[in-house]
Amino acid sequence: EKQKSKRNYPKSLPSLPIIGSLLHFAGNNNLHLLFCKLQKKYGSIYSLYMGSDYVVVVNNYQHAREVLLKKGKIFAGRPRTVTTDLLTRDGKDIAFASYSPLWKYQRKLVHSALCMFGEGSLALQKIICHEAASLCETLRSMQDSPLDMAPELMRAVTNVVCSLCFNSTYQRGDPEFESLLKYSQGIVDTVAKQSMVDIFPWLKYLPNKELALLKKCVEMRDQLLHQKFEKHKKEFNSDSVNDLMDALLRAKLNTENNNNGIFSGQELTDDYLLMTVADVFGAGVETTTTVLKWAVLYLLYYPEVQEKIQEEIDQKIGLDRHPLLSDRQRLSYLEATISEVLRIRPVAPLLIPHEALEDTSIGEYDIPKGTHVVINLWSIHHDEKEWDKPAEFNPERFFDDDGKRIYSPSVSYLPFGAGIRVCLGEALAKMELFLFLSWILQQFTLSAPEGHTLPEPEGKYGVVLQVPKFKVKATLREVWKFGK
Ligand code: HEM
Ligand code: PLO
Repeated sequence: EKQKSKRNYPKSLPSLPIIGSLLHFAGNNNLHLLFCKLQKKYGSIYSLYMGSDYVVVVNNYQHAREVLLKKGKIFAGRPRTVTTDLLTRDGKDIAFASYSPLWKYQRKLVHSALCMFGEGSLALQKIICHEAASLCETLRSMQDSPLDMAPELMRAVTNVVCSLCFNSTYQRGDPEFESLLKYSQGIVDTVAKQSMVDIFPWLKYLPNKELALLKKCVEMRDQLLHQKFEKHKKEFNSDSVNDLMDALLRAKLNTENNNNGIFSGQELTDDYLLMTVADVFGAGVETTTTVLKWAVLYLLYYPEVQEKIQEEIDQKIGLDRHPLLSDRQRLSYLEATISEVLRIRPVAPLLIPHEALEDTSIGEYDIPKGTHVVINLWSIHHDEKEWDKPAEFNPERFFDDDGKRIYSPSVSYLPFGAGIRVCLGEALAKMELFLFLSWILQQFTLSAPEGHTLPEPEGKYGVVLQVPKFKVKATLREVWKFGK
């Protein structure tokens, strides 16, 4: 045991009692940018208080890798917050639940279900291509008139996860889908964004607009989930497991038979199954849709990148067939563009906060048990020591001098996190991004409609880095006008 006086803590932001460092946040909604800027004054690792929570912010990849990989298990905790507890029934999901044997089992179940229904088989490719075709159909019908692609992209992505989770899909204009759009936006706007109720939990006892909105949206989501759940329970047949919901139901039955379903005192109840599906569904929809929107916005800003991708598609695939997953190697410029979008606008700019499960250290600094650790992926992806002109959008950085594709040009690149809390949907997301974008660009050229100015590509911080609204003109490419 080191003596207290010899302990070496990260430099602390000046803080007033109770108010904590909140003054620093006043008026600044983009926490990832503020945390990045504070490095100039406090160095790449520093601490602050949010309410009574001690938070350490990590801005470089060395420390991030130590937290996520080398000491991944020690930092595998998640802090509880008012808003995420509301969303997840007190942490019965995967993403916002702290480390536990039951959490580990939930992760394993989802992982194997994703392998079974998707990544391992060709079923998922078929589902995604079907949605891509339907999306292109919509673009064709809206041709040349200004279109908000956001809900169209969202429906395409939702149908993929819906097939995966519930073996069902939505048609355009389905009222259930409209309600899903609405509550999802409400949740994204209010949950886990370090807002006042999460910093001062006692505020939940006072009338609070944001919290009321979140409650309403969670209720809408629960209603939808419940309905799907009851249907699956009624029709369950262990010989025909077709989706994640069935797979979870089967797992619950099996654990009940084998070990009473108890994991160190925690029981795999229906709530855990529901919250697990809710996580995959929510993560599956919001993340992938967000990346697609960023990708389209950057393609509008960089028509030369779009042209290069189209040239590649024309050369390597042509007009006789649509792109397939097996073309990923061949369409390396598209793959590089996707990688660059994930670098320049990380979906989760501060990941999800981690929590130290025991007394430990980061680099030379002591970290007490219970410390919340925020990894600033924004800083890591915009580090000038690691990236040449990091603010510039440039897919070329993912190629070496011989034009060969590099998967990770710098160790300072972690779009999906790393270690035992790494994203569960990385493979699924990459499949979707590739197929949707290649299908769209094979047939259409996207541009900013006349008279519409594009918004600056500035993200709005939230549980995902939100894309500003914009309109798109989708023009059928010359070669597709005839014949097809
Ligand atoms: C967690 C990124 C898509 C499911 C995460 C984390 C990141 C991330 C950075 C947090 C890691 C941490 O806290 O250390 C992304 C990106 C995506 C994407 C960039 C799209 C391009 C998906 C999809 C799914 C998914 C499609 C659906 C299966 C999850 C889950 C977690 C997670 C369940 C929580 C893992 C845990 O806490 O143990 N993701 N994700 N993600 N992601 Fe993704
Ligand atoms: C998105 C809104 C949904 O209604 C609920 C939901 C569930 C899981 C969350 C997701 C939201 C946002 C993105 C998250 C995901 C778990 C992992 C993912 C936080 C809140 C990321 C990017 O880390």
